[in-house]
Amino acid sequence: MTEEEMYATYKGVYLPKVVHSSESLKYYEEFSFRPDDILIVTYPKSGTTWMQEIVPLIMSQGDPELVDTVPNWDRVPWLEETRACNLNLDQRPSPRVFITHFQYNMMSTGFFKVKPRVIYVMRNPRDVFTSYFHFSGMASYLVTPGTQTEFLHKFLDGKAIFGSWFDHVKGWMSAAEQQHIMYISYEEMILDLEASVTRIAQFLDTPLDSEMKRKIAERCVFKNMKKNKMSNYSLVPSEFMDPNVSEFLRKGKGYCRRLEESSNCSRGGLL
Ligand code: PPS
Repeated sequence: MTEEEMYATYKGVYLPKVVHSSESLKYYEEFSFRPDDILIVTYPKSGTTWMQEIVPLIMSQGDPELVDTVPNWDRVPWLEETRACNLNLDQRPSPRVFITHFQYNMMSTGFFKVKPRVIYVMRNPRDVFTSYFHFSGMASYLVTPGTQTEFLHKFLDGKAIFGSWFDHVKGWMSAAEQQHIMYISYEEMILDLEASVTRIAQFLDTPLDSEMKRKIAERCVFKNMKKNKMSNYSLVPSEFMDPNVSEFLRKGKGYCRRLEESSNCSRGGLL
């Protein structure tokens, strides 16, 4: 099937109709943020699932109950997905944690008014592309990617779901609310996860002792997180996501050579 058949266009970008209904987009537009909400923002394949594990563990001071019992999509839900309408998010206690793949210029009036805290995660576009290519082959609600070259053209032209990586990163990097936004890269987390946990905990005003930081980082490294069935997408029926085509937690590698050479490394200063 084609993009026209499987996707709706919302604010200029493609969204898969199966997971984004007009009702859910209206829900998103009218969503009431609280100032102490935490909103994780990612372009797809940039570290979304990883943050859905790390942030709840930081907020719970390392208590694994939530990440062991609630699937990542309900634990830290996407505000723009159909599921969000049925999760009674207005009744969740503060501080609530949400996620969105939306570009900066797609954010709602409520977001700009309330200015909740944002953690923006970015990843090297070469690895995003590769991850996106494999994901498009395994997820039945996405248009099959074709060859790598065909998918590369779609990726570069912003014809993949959620639009262009370049627009996404540019928009959020030049956001007006910089004092409410923490920027972090997937590569920074690959290089030193414990230091990343420390930085995120500081941003969230959640003090953790060194042992707790070490434990959270240990739990969230790829090989360990991959075992958590609440986070590895093994609970999703295979007609929706087929692990025989590609696993969701596929390789978990980042291109870090330039970061290692860079003095900006600890600030996640490179894309
Ligand atoms: S999605 O569909 O947007 O929610 O996908 P997202 O979670 O953003 O990205 C999936 C990629 O993130 C990798 N991943 C991890 N890498 C390192 N460590 C941990 N713990 C981790 N968890 C998820 C996942 O493997 C996907 O990358 P690739 O390159 O495909 O392996």
